[in-house]
Amino acid sequence: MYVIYNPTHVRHDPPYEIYDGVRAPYAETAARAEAIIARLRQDSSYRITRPRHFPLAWRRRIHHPRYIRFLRERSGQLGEAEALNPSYFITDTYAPIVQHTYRVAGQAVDVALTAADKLLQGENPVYALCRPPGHHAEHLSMGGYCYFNNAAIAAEYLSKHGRVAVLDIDFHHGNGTQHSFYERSDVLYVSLHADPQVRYPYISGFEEEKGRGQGHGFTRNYPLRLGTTDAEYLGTLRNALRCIASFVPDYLIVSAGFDTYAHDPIGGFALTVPCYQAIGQAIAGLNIPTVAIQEGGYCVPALGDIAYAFLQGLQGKNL
Ligand code: SP5
Ligand code: ZN
Repeated sequence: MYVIYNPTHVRHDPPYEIYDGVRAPYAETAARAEAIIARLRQDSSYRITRPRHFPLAWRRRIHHPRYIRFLRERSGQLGEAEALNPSYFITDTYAPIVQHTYRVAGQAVDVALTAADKLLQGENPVYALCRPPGHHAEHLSMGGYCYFNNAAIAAEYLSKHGRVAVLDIDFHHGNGTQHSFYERSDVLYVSLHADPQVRYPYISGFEEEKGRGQGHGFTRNYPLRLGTTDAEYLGTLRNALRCIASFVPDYLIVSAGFDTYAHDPIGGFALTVPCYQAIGQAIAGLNIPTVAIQEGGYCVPALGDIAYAFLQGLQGKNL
């Protein structure tokens, strides 16, 4: 399968995040994506390919021009060791802007769009190894390690060619993606995530959020308890997949976060590595052309095996 990857992501490397007023090492490190690509290189059936560049107009369909300008101008103004923390447009303490953030975040959009394009050319499945991740990025704000919403932009791109479903399996609710399509009936958003009463992003992901206006019924949230096991997760996933199947999408985007893993330093579920193969295989059972887009996942020593298990499953293969 095709893996779209751009090694220049390493230049986006914020020095710290802030938790309860205390600086902590930045969890969304370059080592995450490097661990995944190193694992995939061990299997020659993974065809690792650079992205091509797409017009900036695609970003503007999801993000406000003022927001994009802010990110570009502030990135450009920062020195090598500087970081810009919460301000207007930056809504939490987990998305600092550093010197190369605008460029690298834009390249992650190109990774996602190149993967979507491969799908349109008949490749299936395709994996976009995006970094930074995107699903917390909103029309007018960045947060939770996210700047441009790679999955939402890819969904918007594919929606010109058919009905699109987004399945978000990151540990955290994808507030940005949900809100991008909240009033639309042509893009379905379905998410499994930690109960937002107790975990980031706190503001969205509740079961009663179902979409608005024409979009009513086209958002579906499955909040799960901390400590969720493989069996519980796979049981809920089956319900989510039934919801997607009844929408009859032409394309599926999976916002693939691996922070649901038992030993993730930020997460709080109990999933094991083999479970990711089962998740991938269950998604493959839908038989819908699928692009997987990398979101979170912070247990660097396990990320390679988790991603490999998931992608093998997504191809209907065993470990
Ligand atoms: C894409 C994605 O997975 N974003 C996640 C954003 C989560 N932000 C909250 C993380 C808080 C972790 N800090 C805990 C430190 C405890 N000492
Ligand atoms: Zn996450």
